[in-house]
Amino acid sequence: MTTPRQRNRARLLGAGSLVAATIAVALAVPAQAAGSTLQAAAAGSGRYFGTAIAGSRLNDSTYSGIANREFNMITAENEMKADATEPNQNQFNFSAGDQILNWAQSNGKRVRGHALAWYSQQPGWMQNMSGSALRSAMLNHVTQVATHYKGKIYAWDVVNEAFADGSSGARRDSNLQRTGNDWIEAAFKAARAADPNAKLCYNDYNTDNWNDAKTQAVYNMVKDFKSRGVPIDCVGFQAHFNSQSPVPSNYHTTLGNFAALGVDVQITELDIEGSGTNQANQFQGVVQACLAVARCTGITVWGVRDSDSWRASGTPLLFDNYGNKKAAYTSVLNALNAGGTTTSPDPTSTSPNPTSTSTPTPTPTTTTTPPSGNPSCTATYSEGEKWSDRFNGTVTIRANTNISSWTSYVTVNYPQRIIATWNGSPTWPSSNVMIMKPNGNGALSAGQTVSFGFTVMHGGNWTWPGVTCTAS
Ligand code: G2I
Repeated sequence: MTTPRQRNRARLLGAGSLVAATIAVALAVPAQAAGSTLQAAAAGSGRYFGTAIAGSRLNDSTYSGIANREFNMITAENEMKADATEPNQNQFNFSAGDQILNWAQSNGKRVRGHALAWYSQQPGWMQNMSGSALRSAMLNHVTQVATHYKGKIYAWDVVNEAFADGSSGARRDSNLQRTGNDWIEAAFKAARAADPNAKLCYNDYNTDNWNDAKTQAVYNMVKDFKSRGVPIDCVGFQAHFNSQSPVPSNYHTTLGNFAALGVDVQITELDIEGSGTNQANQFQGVVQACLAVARCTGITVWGVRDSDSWRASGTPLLFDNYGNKKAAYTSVLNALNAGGTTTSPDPTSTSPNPTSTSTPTPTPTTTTTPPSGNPSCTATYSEGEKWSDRFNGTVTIRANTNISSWTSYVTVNYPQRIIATWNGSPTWPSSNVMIMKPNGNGALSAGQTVSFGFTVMHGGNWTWPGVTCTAS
């Protein structure tokens, strides 16, 4: 419900109250101190900065010293892959993976799991399998590995590199693909069942340029998964670049469009061959693209020093062979410190795997808290009036059960800014997230609805805000 006074306020702001807009924006931008390490600089905008670790190098104190100082998210470069974890069928070996997990945990770092189901680096027995036997073995592998690491993994690359390169937009042919097109969703469902608190990612390379067929194919798969409720929380962009495969100028568009499907996006294996200013500028571009997208939650580089890289001759990392900071390091650090959209650490923390959906399509977007007997609500976004520089939106909260109160999270997409609200009490944990609480106690009985609204200064980005709610 809207009171006449609130309607007048909205109209006034919609017509362009610069003073109020300035105040709202000023309130929304948190002050930040510059970080002197990659992890500290990334944390300024709520993001992580990670690296791949090879267990065999941890005894090298230069290596582990840099890794410990600069990074707060760790990926095992090879040690959690199938050839390492299940060398013989149903005989699991977690010693190498556990070594990296333990090093990360004892140094206060989180871990990305890599990778549960992949056409490559399969143990010999798996390479020789096919059909339903392979499907069962793959699901067993996903279940056993995700169960072993249950509760300890921030995000799993559940399926890695399942699409073909080139213009076909087809799935990559592999023994896994030949078990049936639904192998990817089957893997995600098994992973969710085994570790409901890990974010589940699809991870691939050559998916950076928005115009590429492979990018579109992965996008369509994620969109389909979201529409059918297949559990997927994030998309990993490996980001292995060189002169043949440069950082695309539309990278932020790609990341933003995926994020608008209601998934987090992450740069998962970043390295860029080259040297000097040219390399530094490309690294800066990748960081800036991530910072421009609220749901780009972090960046991982694929190794510590150039000499640690899988393609060492291309000198693609941030530290030289001796562990010195390169120009690329400085450009990444500065870009991180310059900030961008702020990504708040999982605003829907009462729901372990929040999903929010936001698309520029004309159909209403809905997000539901997980179905259970617990208090539950649904947030639905609908479009309101549009102007050349701003638009209005309404969020309708529906109580699925009797609830005593609700909280709604609205995430706008850079460079959007919320400049006015009505029918609720907002707070601003970061520049792109608004937490809306009810005016009054917020109690609703099952089936009842209530709405609040807001005006977004869109800056040319018409993507719908993401909306979710939690109930108590
Ligand atoms: O190929 C680069 C990456 C592409 N995306 C998925 C990643 O998992 C992949 O990582 C690389 C590792 O960086 C390499 O270290 O994956 C390679 C295998 O596909 C890894 O190479 C392997 C070698 O093939 C083995 O001969 C070697 O024993 O590394 C092993 C350990 O050094």
